[in-house]
Amino acid sequence: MEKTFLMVKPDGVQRNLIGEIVARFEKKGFQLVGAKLMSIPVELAEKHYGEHKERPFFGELVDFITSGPVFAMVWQGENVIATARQMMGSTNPKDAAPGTIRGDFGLTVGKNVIHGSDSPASAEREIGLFFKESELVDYSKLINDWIY
Ligand code: DAT
Ligand code: MG
Repeated sequence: MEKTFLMVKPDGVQRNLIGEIVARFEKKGFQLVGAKLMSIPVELAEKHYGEHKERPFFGELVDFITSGPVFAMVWQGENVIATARQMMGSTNPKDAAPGTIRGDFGLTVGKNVIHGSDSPASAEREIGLFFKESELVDYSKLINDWIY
């Protein structure tokens, strides 16, 4: 089953949005297979956002993501990578549709509440950066028979 890496960013944690965000993915039918509240070391932040190293906002991005605890998660389900991105909404909350997480809870691109992997390759890379194999739980739920 496809897996993705999702993370409530420090602004989302401070604004008490962990439960709201988890609830949206649960209700959609996706299954949580790993989660932890953590502080991101600067080295991990720089690796995670490595693709943006040359961008002018890289320093700000690393400062922000290390500014407080994040809630890191792995979710699984059919087409979860692309569907989670749709549920998050556009990167800039001003362009994100109402009903999406960023559309409902964000105002500025610098504090856009949630991260989600954007492709199978980045999902695999980011899950590996944040979770050990032993931290992911392989289990089945009876309700999946009513989802699939
Ligand atoms: P996404 O988080 O939707 O995958 P991204 O990978 O392009 O977006 O950028 C990573 C994060 O960097 C994004 O969530 C917020 C920040 N960011 C992106 N573009 C920015 C910009 N022009 N100015 C400031 N921060 C930006
Ligand atoms: Mg991205």
